[in-house]
Amino acid sequence: MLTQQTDFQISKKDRQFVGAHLLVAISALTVGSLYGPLQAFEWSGLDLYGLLEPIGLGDYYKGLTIHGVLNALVWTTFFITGFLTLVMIMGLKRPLRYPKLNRVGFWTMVVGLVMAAIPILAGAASVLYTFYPPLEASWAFYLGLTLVVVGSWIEGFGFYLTMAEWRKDNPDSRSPFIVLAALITMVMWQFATLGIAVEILTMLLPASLGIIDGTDPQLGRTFFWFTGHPLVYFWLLPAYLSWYGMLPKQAGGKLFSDSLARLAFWLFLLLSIPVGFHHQFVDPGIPVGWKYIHSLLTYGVAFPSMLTLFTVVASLEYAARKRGGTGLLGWIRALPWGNPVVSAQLLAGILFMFGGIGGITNASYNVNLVIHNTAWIPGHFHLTVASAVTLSFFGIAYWLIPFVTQKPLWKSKWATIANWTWFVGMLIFSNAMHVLGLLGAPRRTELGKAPYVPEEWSGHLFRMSFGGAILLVGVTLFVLIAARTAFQRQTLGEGESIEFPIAESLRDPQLTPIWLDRFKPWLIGTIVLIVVAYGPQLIEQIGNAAYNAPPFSP
Ligand code: HAS
Ligand code: CU
Repeated sequence: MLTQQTDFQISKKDRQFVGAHLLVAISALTVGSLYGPLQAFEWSGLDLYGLLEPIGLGDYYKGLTIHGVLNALVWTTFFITGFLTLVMIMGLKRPLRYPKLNRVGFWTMVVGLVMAAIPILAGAASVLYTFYPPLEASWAFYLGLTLVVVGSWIEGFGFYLTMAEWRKDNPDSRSPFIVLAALITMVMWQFATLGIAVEILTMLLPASLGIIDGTDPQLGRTFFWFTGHPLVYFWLLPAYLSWYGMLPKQAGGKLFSDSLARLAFWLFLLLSIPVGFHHQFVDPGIPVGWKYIHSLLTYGVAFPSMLTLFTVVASLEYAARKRGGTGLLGWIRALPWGNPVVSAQLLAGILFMFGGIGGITNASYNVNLVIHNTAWIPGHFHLTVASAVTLSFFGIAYWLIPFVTQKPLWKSKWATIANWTWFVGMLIFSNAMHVLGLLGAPRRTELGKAPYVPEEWSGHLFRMSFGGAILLVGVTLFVLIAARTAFQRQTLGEGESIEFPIAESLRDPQLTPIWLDRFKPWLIGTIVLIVVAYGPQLIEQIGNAAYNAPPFSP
């Protein structure tokens, strides 16, 4: 029985609901991004924090916390939950099963955000986005973050219930790829966040409330990175959803392989979590054998990204050749570069090739010892979360905002310029950061005030802040375009509509093997692998835990 309505129209209320997510996301990006260049300038000796001193926002670490929390956590989480909500509704061609539940989730996230923002702005939570113990923040910061996570879980439950109803009506159909991708992202996220849930509830919150006297930094970091690594795939997978499930259509072609696309997502569910120790290679409390296992598994989790490189580029080549492109690489020119939705994602992918190579470098123990805690790491994550992800989200926003507001994209050419500005700025910025890291420049440090900066660094420091300034121009353009699009008077003309992009697959998805469309085997595998890769160490570390590091409020 097929009850899918083919002429499905999303309701105005649901469009507004998705739009509300984007409003919070882009507002966070706007404020968070202002601090990026400030940090870059400080490093090259131009300290502009004084300008913010009169309003109490001029502190380097407060600024770095605002930058990290708003850009890495808030911009991403709100954008992702909003985007995935739309994907569920449009992918299944039906409204959410329990819209009120999803609204409760969203408002829980908003309350959490406000709760965490107050202590950050007041200087009572300058603990950076990793909030490592024994650094201590106000209890409101931890509780606020918890609520953001809980809210995102609730939205996820709303997705599952919607899917369950669809499955009842369509027992034999393959689920639409984009919907499966959204669900896998959410399931992975729910497993992943168990780590910080335990860290906050058993250690950080009680310590900040004075219920326990201290924390165990080693155990805290282990809990944190249980979540911290898969967090990066929570950011990445929605971009991949778009690269596989939408970009081929936007570029004028089809998805090269529905099966490979699904396989990549399942491998992310399986392998995203049991790799967290690659952030703890220098932590003394973890035996080297476990670091080795997590290192190997990290090479494993790079594999689905290589699959993605292959499948997405094959889809793009198919599109370009259909558009008349020829030659070994000449077809690349035939891609619709003039469409900002497409160019944002292409440029994001190109930057991610470099970011991905850097990631694999990081995962190699001996090289990691050279670059850990240096400027190389922010260089790496600006190519990944701030490029692969953020630039893709720019591209998604260029059709999503028009879709939910029913207003045309404001100045499409400017959007193209914003994309290229971000791309060029990031090439300069991230290259300088990587080089500085190799030269030994530490991360999370006010280098402008450091007495040990050698002359050799100064050219790279300058390049870095020059790149940062270009990035500020890029993000400002993006925010301007987003705001002007959403708040303009002009609406779509009579008969005009924004299409929701779904890429067809070259082969009928119904031919995709059933095991690539069912959760059960993958869920079992995921749980087993987590237990094997983390179980023994968690038992040992919890058994030896000593909550005796006195809290330190920066
Ligand atoms: Fe990472 C540290 C290893 C990917 C984010 N990473 C970080 C931190 C962040 C971060 C935020 O092993 C710092 C955390 C902190 O504050 O301390 N990372 C990896 C590996 C990968 C990887 C192996 N990272 C990411 C992604 C992130 C991210 C994705 C965010 C979204 N990372 C590490 C390690 C550390 C680390 C260590 C700890 C370092 C330390 O010592 O602190 C892999 O997943 C990468 C695989 C990727 C590829 C690239 C495939 C290329 C594709 C492009 C397709 C192209 C297209 C365009 C579509 C193999 C898919 C075509 C265009 C045309 C024109 C045709
Ligand atoms: Cu990682």
